[in-house]
Amino acid sequence: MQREHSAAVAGARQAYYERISADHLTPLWEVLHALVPPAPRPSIVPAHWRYAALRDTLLEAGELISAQEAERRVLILENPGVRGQSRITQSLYAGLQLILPGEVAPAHRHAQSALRLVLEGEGAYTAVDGERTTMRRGDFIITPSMTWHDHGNPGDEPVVWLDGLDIPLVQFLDAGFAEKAPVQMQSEARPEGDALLRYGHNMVPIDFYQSASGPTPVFVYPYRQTKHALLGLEGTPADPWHGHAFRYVNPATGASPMPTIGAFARRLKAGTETRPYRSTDSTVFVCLEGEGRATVGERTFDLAPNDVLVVPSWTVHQFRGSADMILFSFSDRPVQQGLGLWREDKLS
Ligand code: GTQ
Repeated sequence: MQREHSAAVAGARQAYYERISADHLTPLWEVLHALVPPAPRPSIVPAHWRYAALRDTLLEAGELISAQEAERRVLILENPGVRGQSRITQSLYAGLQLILPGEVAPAHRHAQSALRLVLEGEGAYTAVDGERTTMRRGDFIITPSMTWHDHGNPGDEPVVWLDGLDIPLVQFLDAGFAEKAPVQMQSEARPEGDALLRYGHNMVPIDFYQSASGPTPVFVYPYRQTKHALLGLEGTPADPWHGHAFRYVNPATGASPMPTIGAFARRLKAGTETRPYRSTDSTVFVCLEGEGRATVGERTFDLAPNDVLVVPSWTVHQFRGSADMILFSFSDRPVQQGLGLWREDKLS
C-alpha cells in the first residue's frame, strides 16, 4: 500500500517535472542540497606535476611550433577532476610556457590577469605596458588586466615559466576581451627597472595616489628580494601552519598585487612539518627550492624543485620539508575575501 502510494507519487512528480520542463522550469527540491552544500564540494582534485618528468615534453613542443605561430607556446596544466576545461582550480588557469632563444611571443592584452613564475633559464624578458623586465628564476611577474604584454628571449638558452591566469573566473563572468597589438614588440616607454626604482622601496612617488582596488605599480617581485625577506625571518618563530611566510602586496595599498589572484611565498625549515590547514581558496603551489612531502586529503606527493601541486578548496593539507623548502603559491583568495566568502581552518 505504502509502496504503491510512493510509486504513484514519484510517477506524478516525474510527469510534472517533464511537463514544466517545456517552460524551462525545474524543481529546486530535487537539487537544493547540491546547490547549497553544507561545505565546499570541489570538482577539482589534488594533483601534482613533476617538472623533471615534463621538461622534455615541453621542450619537444619547441620543435613542433614556434612561439610566433603559437602566439603563446604553453602546455596547460589541466586538473584531472575537470579535464577539457583548461583550468587547474575552479577559478584559475595554469600553464608552462616555453620561449626559445631568438623567439618573440607577440604583444597583446586581455581582460584576464596573468602572473608568471620563472622556473628555468635566463635572458628572456616580459614587457608590461612599455617596460621590460629580465626574467630570472623565482621572479614573480604580473600583467594586470588589459596591460599590453609581450615576451622575448634574446638570450641563448630556453626559458620556462609558469603562467597563472584568472581565465575561468573571467569566463564565468562572461567579461573577457582581448586584442592584438599592431606591433610584435612594444616600444620602450621607460627603462628597465624604472617601476622598482620608484615603487620598490616601501615608498611611492610623492604625488602617487591610486584607489585601493587598482593593480600594483610594480610588476616584478624579484626572487632575490623574496628570498632575502624569507631568510631574514630565520631567527624568528615560524607560523605553525605556514612556516616563515609572506603574501605579496601592492606596495601602495597593501592589497593583493592583482584583484583576482593572490600570491604567497613561504619557507619551511628542513625537518619541520606544518600543522594541518584548510581554506576555501583552492591553491596552486610551486616548489622553488629544496624538497619535501605534501599531504593533501588522503594523498601524499613528493615535491622537488619546479614541481606544481594543487590543493582543492577545504581540503586539509600539510607540508614536511626534508630539505629547507621555499614554496610559491597563488589562489583566488582576494576575490573570496572581497566578497566576504573566505574561510580557513587551522587544525592541530
Ligand atoms: O602570456 O599572454 O598561458 O595570454 C595563456 C594566455 C599565457 C600570455 C597563457 C595568455 C598568456
